[in-house]
Amino acid sequence: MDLEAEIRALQLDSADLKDNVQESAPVPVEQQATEDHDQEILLPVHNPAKAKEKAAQENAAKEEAEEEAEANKKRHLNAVFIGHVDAGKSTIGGQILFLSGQVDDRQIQKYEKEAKDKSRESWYMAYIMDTNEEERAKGKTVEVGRAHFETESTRFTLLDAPGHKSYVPNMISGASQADIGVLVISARKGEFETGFEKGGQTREHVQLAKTLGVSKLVVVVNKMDDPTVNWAKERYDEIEQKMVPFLKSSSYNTKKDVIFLPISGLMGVNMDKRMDRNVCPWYSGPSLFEVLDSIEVPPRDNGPFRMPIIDKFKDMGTVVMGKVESGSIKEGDSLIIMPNKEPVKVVAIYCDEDKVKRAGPGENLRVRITGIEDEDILSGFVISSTVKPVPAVTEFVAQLQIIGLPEKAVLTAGYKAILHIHAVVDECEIMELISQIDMETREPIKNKGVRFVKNGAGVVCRIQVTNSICVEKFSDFPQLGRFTLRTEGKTVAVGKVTALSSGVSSSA
Ligand SMILES: Nc1nc2c(ncn2[C@@H]2O[C@H](COP(=O)(O)OP(=O)(O)OP(=O)(O)O)[C@@H](O)[C@H]2O)c(=O)[nH]1
Ligand SMILES: [Mg+2]
Repeated sequence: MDLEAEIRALQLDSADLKDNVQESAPVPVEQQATEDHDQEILLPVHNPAKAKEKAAQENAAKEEAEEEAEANKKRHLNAVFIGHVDAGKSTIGGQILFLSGQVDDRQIQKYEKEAKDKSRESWYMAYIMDTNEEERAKGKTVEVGRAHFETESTRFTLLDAPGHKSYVPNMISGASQADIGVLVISARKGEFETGFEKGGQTREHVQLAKTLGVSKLVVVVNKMDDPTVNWAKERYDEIEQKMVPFLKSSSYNTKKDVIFLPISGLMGVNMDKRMDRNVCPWYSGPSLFEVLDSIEVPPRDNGPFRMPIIDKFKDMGTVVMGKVESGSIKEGDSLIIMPNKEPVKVVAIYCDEDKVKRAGPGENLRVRITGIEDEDILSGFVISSTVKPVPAVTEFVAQLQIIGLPEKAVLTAGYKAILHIHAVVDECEIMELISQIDMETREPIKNKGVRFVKNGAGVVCRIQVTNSICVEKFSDFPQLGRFTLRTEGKTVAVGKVTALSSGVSSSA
């Protein structure tokens, strides 16, 4: 495969770049301090008109500086790291932070010692991302880790998903916030095979990522340094050849939206710099950072403001976290939290580690609000514009595709499962099967009733949830209209919301 050609195909042209300039801009603290100081000393207090004029001029200058900072700001992407348990996702995440200078040698030595004390020597790089005690003791990510880093042209929010099958719900939450996926595959003998088997998380994560709107995948074939691999081209080719048909069957366009590359996360090879020919003579393609740099930013939605709440906590008031799915947010905005219609006011906005005045679609934010206590907010609530709030429903109609029922099992009305839709996780019941879907045309077959469906089939059905939840029709707003159904730790079906039932409150 010609990787250079692939990269070119993914390359962003300058017009796209302009369109995607991000809204948020940190306010330089020093600049603010000097301006305030100047004002204090220089204002001619005996002449209020002049003072007013000067303040207005200063405000205009400040706004201009902010606008300039915004215009110069790099584009932003959310990247979720997915793949089977122990593939090396956290190690790669940790290595990225190390290579981008966010972790120094002293900290690495500290992690090395801690990992050794826990008899997990080789996990020291993963400890950068795996921060809690349970994760470090077991060597497994549980909560989605978050970090920020920058390549030449792009700011990234890195979401490090857990690979273990018990934590798939957390992986779903991470992937639902992502624009692109970095699928990590271990090339170590036996490890690729386990992850790729039926029931392995390489498969499940790919299928979920596609359903959750992760439109582009960077497939990193990791652990190429392992003694069982030793940078062998045959092993890399074998993995690529087996993955391509599977990715195609999961609806990824492997020519346009997928790119493969070999790396060693532990050794940091082919990550920030291109491969040393002495290490791997057969690979001359781009490094991981170059690939990430060249991925197109998906179109952002500038409609009414919507930010599904992933998490909330108390910190000098109530702070909510999430990714802005559409619209912009400014300090001082009056918004509404749905579905319980609580009016709130935006006190402060944090993007990465910076406080910003405003932020646009695609950004991963922490927002401090007043008007609501943190205990009155659940994950899956949506902060939304007051003019056009997100609809809240207890029932909707959907197209379902059954992908994980056991061979002899059938799905009928009355089937219960866990619904995952953006940040919502709730029990649901299929109330009615309305019509079968022709899997060739993807269209419902009219006038043909249906009593049950089997694995592989498609069906239009009515779904009810226990609590009121915020959803949108997939055709209006895909991010809030796509979902998965899981039961007993397995993904049973994926679906799209096609209609919101009557009685839906789309106005507050
Ligand atoms: N030889 C080698 N080992 C690696 C590499 N990357 C990761 N590992 C090892 O693989 C093991 C698992 O690494 P993690 O980074 O915790 O894997 P993970 O994908 O985050 O695992 P989960 O969070 O449990 O899904 C550790 O022992 C790492 O040192 C690599 O490039 N080469
Ligand atoms: Mg991990």
